[in-house]
Amino acid sequence: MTLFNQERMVYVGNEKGLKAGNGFHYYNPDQVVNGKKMSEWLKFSVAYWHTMDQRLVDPFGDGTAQRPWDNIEDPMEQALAKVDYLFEFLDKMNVEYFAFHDRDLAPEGNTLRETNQNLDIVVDKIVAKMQETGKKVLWNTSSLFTNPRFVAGGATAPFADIFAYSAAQIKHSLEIAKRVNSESYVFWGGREGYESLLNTDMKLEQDHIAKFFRLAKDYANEIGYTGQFLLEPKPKEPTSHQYDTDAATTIAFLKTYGLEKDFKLNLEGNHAYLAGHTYEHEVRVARDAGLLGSLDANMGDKLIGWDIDEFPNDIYEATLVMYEMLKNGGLPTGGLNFDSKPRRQSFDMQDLFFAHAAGMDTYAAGLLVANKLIEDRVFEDVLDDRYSSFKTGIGADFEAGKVTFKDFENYIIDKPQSELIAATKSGHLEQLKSTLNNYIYTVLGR
Ligand code: XLS
Ligand code: NI
Ligand code: NI
Repeated sequence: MTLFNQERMVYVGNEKGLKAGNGFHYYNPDQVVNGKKMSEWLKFSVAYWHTMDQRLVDPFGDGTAQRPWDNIEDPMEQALAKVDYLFEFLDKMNVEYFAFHDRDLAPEGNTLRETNQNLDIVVDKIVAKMQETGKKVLWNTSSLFTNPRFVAGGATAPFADIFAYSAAQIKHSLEIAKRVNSESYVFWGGREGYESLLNTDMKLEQDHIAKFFRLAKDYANEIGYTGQFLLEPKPKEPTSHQYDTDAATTIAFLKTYGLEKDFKLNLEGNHAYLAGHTYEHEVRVARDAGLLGSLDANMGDKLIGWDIDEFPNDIYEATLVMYEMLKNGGLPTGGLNFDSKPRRQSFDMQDLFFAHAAGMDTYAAGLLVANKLIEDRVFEDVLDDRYSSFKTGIGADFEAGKVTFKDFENYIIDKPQSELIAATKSGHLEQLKSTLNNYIYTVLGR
C-alpha cells in the first residue's frame, strides 16, 4: 500500500544537476564522516505536531495546508489514519525517528481517563508500526499549554487542581515514553512563566515546577523508564517571562534545584534568536556545562519577531551548530528534530517532502564543513594562539593557582603603556570569517 504519490528520497548528489529535486544533495546516510556514518551523527526526527497536525496558520490567518487525511471526519479515525501516513512518510524520507506531544496523537475526552483511553488506542497502533518498521521515537512530551485549563500554566499554575492534572498527565506520558522506548523525554514549559509580578509569586512557582520535575524523575525511575530528561529553553511566547528563558537561565535553574544530574537541554534555533542569541551560542553554553542533550532543528526569521519554525536552510548556522555537536562527541541520547513547518504558501503535500530534504541537506552540509574545520584545527589553532600567554610566565602561574592580587600588582605595576599594548594581538575576525566561507565553498564544492 502506498499513500503518497512520492518517490523514496535517496542520495543523488549533484550528478543530475544542481536544481533541488526528489533526492538529497548532501545527506548520504552511509557516508562515513570522522569514523561514523552520517545517519549516526544526524539522527533526524519528524515532529508530529508540525508534519502531521500543523495547518500552516499564522496569527492572522487560518490554515492553508492540504493533506490527504483532511476529509476523514471522525477524529479518532483521522488520528489512526495519520499514523499510517506518518510511517510511510518516515520511510520515504529515509528518517529513522519521530517526536510527539501526547495531544498531537489523539483528541481529548471529557476527563483525563477518557483522554488517556483515546491516546492509548493510537499509541497501540504506533507501537505495532514501530515493531513492523524499526522506526524509533527520539522523544515524546506532553502539552501542558494548549487547553484552556492551562491558562495560567501547568506545573506553575496557581491552582492545585491544574497542578494535579498536569502531574497525572505527565505520569501517563512517561508510561508512553517507556512503551515507545523514547530516547529522551522533553519538557517545554509553554505556559510556565508569568505575565506580571503584580499577581505572581515567582519563587513559589519555580519551587513548584522544580518539585514537579523531581516527582517526574522519581516516577520514571519507579517504572524503569531510563530515557534522558530534557528541558527546552524559550524566552517568550506565550508568556512575557518564561522561566526557561535561555540555556544559561535553564542551567542555573537546574543547579539551583539540584536537578542537573537528571536533566539536559534541548536547544532550538528559533528560540535562540528570540532570546537574542545565536543558535551556536545556546549550543555552546550547554556543551560547556556538559548538558547538551538534543537539538530542535529549525530557524527563525531575523525580520519577524515570533517563533516561525522555519525549516533550516542556513548552511553557515548549521556549520557552526554541527561544529558544537562534533566537539561534544555527538548527541548520545539526542538528535535533530525538525520542530519546523513549511511556509504558509507551501501548502501541498510535496512541500513536506521538499522541506524535510532541505533541512536534512543543510545539516548534512554543515556536518561536512564542520568536520573539515576540526580536522584542519582552524578554530583550535586560533584559540591556542589567542590564549597562549596563559601557558607561560605569570599566566601559567595564575592557572596553577600560585598568584595573588598582590603578586599581580608587583608584576604589572611598573610596565609602561607601550608594553601593555604590545601584549595585545588582533583578533583577525574578518580573515577568520573569510576562511570559514572558504571552507564552506570548498568542502561543498567538491
Ligand atoms: C515551541 C516548542 C515546542 C517544543 C515541544 O515553541 O518549540 O514545539 O519543542 O513542546
Ligand atoms: Ni521545540
Ligand atoms: Ni519552538
